[in-house]
Amino acid sequence: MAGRDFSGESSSAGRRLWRNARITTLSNEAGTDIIENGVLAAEGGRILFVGPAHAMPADIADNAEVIDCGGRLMLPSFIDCHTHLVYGGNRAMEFEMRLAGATYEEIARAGGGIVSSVKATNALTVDQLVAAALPRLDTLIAEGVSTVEIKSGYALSIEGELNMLRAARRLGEIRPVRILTTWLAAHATPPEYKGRNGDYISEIVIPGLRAAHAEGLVDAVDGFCEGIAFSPAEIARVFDEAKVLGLPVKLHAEQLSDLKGARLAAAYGALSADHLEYLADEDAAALAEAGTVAVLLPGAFYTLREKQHPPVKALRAAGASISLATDSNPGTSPLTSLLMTMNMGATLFGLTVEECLAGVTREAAKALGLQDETGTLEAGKAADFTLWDIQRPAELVYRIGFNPLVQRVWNGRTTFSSAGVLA
Ligand code: DI6
Ligand code: FE
Repeated sequence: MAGRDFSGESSSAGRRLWRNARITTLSNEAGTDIIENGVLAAEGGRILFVGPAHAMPADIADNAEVIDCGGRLMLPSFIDCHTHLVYGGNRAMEFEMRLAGATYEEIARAGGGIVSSVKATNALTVDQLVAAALPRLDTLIAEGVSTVEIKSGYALSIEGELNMLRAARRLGEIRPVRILTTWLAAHATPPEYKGRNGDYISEIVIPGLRAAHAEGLVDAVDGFCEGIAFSPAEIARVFDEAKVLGLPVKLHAEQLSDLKGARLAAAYGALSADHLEYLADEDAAALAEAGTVAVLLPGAFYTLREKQHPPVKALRAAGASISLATDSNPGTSPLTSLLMTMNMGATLFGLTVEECLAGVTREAAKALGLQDETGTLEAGKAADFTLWDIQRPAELVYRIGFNPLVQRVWNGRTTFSSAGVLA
């Protein structure tokens, strides 16, 4: 549904066989179970076989380059399915204001908040936006991330939003990572449209979306549905245009209040509804029925010192798919660690280890419409995986600020070892 075909991406053409691994596939059936003495074979960047050594068809090893994993734990690479990685400047000063007692909403209403990042973002060229985002992207890659969604939304003009997505696409060309781009012009109202949300949507959000789509820059369309941003009716106008263009939608919903954004998202068959702290228990079923992934963002909850927890029990009971992402952004989640995000998901939201790990792999792939491409270790999918110096998957969720990644393989290519990022 994301539209772009990633299967031809630069990959290692020859057959490679990783042996002597302990493998957690995160497939629906296996979850975090460990395959002892596991092997994974790949060719042309795709997984040919994954399973215990004794079950491997003999001819798989023919002419293969063999790599010994030394008994390390293998997992699917991580997927960060909600980020605002491209922006200018930072908001450390607002952080200090919040420490002195100001709230996020007060700062936003006083002209700070998103609008201050808009100024800093519009001051940069595409090249400078790429340079600003690169250290953040490399930090994610260094924790075994294979796939990153990046939103626009900090320029709020047509050309500026296009530049953000051009920068995002460029990041995917200069680093071994799959980048998905999301049009989020409906993120905030720029000062020149203050009090005129409808005009902003008519004059910037919708024509800009058409232009971005025509340039091949958009994989999905998002909006910020909130009292300080856009109403459900305003978001519906943007979603209607996405539908015309054949683009999937997703929504920042119920982060600070319950405007029933998740219901709107579900009605449009959205890939995901994100944040959801204020989601009413009874609305979890709408997400489950629509197959809309609930993307929880504990980094924003933590940074804003929120008290309202997302209704995890109701989401589970409804059978909704639950994912976790960094929400990496300068204002409310200056976070570039999915390991830390998992720890927060467990400790702050009460998710299980399996929910956390599936949330940054299998379920995150669903939130991007990439479930047939990546997110689990299964034959036919991209050979995107990581090797860790740990015994149990839970160690990745339990530790704080510790990164035991040994190797990262992307499309069958070894792109990272503890020695550094190798493009
Ligand atoms: N929700 C958030 O938490 C971020 N955007 C959004 O829609 C905040 C963005 C910012 O404050 O810069
Ligand atoms: Fe966000």
